[in-house]
Amino acid sequence: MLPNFRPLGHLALGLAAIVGSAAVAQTFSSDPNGGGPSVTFPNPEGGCGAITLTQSNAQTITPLNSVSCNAGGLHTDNGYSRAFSIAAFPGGFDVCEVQFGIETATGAGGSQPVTVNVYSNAGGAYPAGTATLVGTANLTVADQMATILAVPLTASIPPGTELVAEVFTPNGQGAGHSFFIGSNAAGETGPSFLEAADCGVTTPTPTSAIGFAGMNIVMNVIGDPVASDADVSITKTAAAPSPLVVGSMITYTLTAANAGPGDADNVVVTDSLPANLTYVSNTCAAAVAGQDVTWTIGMLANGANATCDIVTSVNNFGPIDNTANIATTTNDPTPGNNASTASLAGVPFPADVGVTLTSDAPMGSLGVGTQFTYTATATNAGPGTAADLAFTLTLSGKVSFVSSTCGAVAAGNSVTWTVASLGVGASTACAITVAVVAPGDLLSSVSVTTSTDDPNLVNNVAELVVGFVATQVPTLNQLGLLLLVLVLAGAAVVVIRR
Ligand SMILES: [Ca+2]
Ligand SMILES: [Ca+2]
Repeated sequence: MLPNFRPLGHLALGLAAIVGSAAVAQTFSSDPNGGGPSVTFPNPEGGCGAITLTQSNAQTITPLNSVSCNAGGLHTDNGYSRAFSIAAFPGGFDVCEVQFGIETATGAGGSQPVTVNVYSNAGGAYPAGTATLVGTANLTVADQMATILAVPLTASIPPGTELVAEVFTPNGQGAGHSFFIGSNAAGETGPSFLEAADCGVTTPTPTSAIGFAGMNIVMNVIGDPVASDADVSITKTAAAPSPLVVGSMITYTLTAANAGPGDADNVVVTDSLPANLTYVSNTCAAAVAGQDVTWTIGMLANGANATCDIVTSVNNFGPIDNTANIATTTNDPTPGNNASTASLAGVPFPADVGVTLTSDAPMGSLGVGTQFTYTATATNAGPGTAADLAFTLTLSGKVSFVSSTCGAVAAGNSVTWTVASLGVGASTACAITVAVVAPGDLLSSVSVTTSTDDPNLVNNVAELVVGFVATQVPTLNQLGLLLLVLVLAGAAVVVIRR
């Protein structure tokens, strides 16, 4: 082949290496065979992706605007590249297509090989740094001019790196290939790089730095941002015996999940146990500090989940509300599902219900037909609310039931009524009117039961004797008995003196 001795004005670098009789001078030159038309294409779009990366001010292919390292128009190795920032995509960028302009492509047999490479460059701004090949496409480019070729290509650019796209035309001088990439002089927002060792440019170098400032290569990259959000969630369930008592074991199952779309980093689940639970064990190597159980999951991939069982024991009465929270350093657009509470009624608080019985019966013997009223009063000393109170007033056989203020039901000498609930510190009273049917002392008693645990049953029954001297038997202490004896003795003295 003939070396190209027709450097076109300022476009020539003037590299003319002549080696022996077969010497071929390689120079940067525009297409010695002439150019095609000037064509301006619309702004690039990619059907395959939502984002188009471009640094070209115009999508115009201008004839005779590009150079290659060539001899007589037949090129040696030429690499054309651009470096794109993906800083706007914190999750990274997935490439689906690379587009590049073709000023003229003339292959020996109507086509020629071209390779498109995509690199992830890290550790310095391109061409510094380390470029890692992450995608490639080997093309057979048919002869054409003034076109933009779209090349499907899959590559993933990790966050924090640069995207480098390169069009490489391998030495076609033996085969007879000529290729001039498409460019214009409309300006660019990043440099066009050219590398051609045979013309002395051994690293990717801006075209402006080798004398071709007006060679703004048309090269676009299409793709999609990698999703960086992750919707993590936590659900908590409780397995507990029924009924719960102090000492019962409760197993909580925590399920952490990531609904994506991205992976979740540094996922941590915290479970602060309520005071009436005591930590026992867990299945996920969680850290325990006091009541706080911390389960460190780390990265939770999109679609993944993880579970942990936390075993506890009940140490006190009262409701058990146990909440777990999940957190990630990845942006979570849906925070509403990042907490979950398992609520149990827990061990009911006991209630000490006590009852007293009084009457308005006058002192002394009661004549047949005399009516008087018993008052049964129940008080709840707590600490919990008492439920389902059931009262029974067992009347002396010497009186008969007349009426009550509480809807009591009389059956023989048994008078019963109920109270649904009695709060802590509250009292409830029922007045039962009776009529004397036989003379003599009248012993009646009242009792109360509750469905709530009552730790003190001594005060759940009371007796009362009327008809001679009204006293409330259960409350009569030794001093009372002494006073009673003295009163009776005094009465006897009065009787004797009469
Ligand atoms: Ca969430
Ligand atoms: Ca009691």
